[in-house]
Amino acid sequence: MTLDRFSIIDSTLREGEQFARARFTTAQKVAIAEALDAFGVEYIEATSPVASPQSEHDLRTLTALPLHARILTHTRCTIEDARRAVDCHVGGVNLLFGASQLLREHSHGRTVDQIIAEAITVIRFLQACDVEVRFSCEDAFRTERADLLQIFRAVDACGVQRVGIADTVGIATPREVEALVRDVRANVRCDIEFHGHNDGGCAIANAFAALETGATHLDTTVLGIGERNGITSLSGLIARLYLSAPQLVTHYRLQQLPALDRMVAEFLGIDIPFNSCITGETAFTHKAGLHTNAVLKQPTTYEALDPAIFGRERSVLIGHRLTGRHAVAQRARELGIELGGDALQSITHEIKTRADNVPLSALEVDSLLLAQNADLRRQLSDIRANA
Ligand code: HCA
Ligand code: CU
Repeated sequence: MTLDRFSIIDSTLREGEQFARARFTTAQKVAIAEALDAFGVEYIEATSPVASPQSEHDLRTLTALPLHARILTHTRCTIEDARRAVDCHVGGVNLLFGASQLLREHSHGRTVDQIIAEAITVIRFLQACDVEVRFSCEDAFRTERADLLQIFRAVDACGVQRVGIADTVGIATPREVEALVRDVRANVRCDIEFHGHNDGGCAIANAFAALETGATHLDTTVLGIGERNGITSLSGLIARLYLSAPQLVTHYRLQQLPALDRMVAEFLGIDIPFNSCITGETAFTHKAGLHTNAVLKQPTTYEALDPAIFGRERSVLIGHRLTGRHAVAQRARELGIELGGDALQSITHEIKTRADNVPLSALEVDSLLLAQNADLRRQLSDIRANA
């Protein structure tokens, strides 16, 4: 399976709006869409115009922007929703239906045959309007496999561009994703989209597993925001793909990723989570002496990703109890101070002892080094004077 034929469908403006803290203004949505477009995602999915008056206004605003990315909206599988979407000039509609036993019994009450019949009516309507159509089954991993495949075969035969597999409650493992995507791949000719929630912490791994087994379109959001704890994050997917083969993602403007995450975090009033791939504050920070010693000599020893590729910088922490003399010596050298063995030993010991109480800031470490240097100079001039 080749990995390089895929598109990113970024859903920050749809799934991301379902994040508890999200309440984007029109101007913020425009800024996010423009930044996603500049980064290079192929699709931007926005909230359905049926959701609220502002949602309709915002969708119209987005589709009027001169973007390269195709604007999609995400709607229920009804003619009314589809008509409202097309009326907002979208490039495609992502249709959604729940086909699991649970949803059929407790939500809409339709049989599989009814789902197929309604889907085909809406798909034909959208095809006549000349927009891209995707049909997705919600909660695909808790849907009877035979039902899911029957529905997908029917919509594929009807000519949809993609079927969508949604891990709505974030329960799938990469192996389960592989098995399902393989099954779907063997049953349809059209493209396959994957949308994975992160309840079990597998959203990035699952998106990658889907790609490895035949998915062509992967859903992401900036920072992974979405219902509950969200879906596959854009920076996480990019990191995962880069690690597998850099050329999979070098056509995206990778240097813009940190600013994109920062902007959305600011709109949400949150910090970028520390453990965000690439963009987390400490993603390129090295601490323990063992690590810093090697990283200062050869960064790849403890860095799988080069921060410079993503417009970030490496940092080495010194003022803590786990520090090592190589890191201390390196900082001293940056300050123009060459520390000999004993001096280095004693200053490293001093940093460790003091940091056992409270870690030292970078400024405090520098002051210590400069003071030590002043001492050394004094000792040297004393020796010279006495000689
Ligand atoms: C939701 C819907 C959805 C849709 C995904 C898709 C999900 O529950 O809000 O259209 O493929 O996770 O099932 O986001
Ligand atoms: Cu979702």
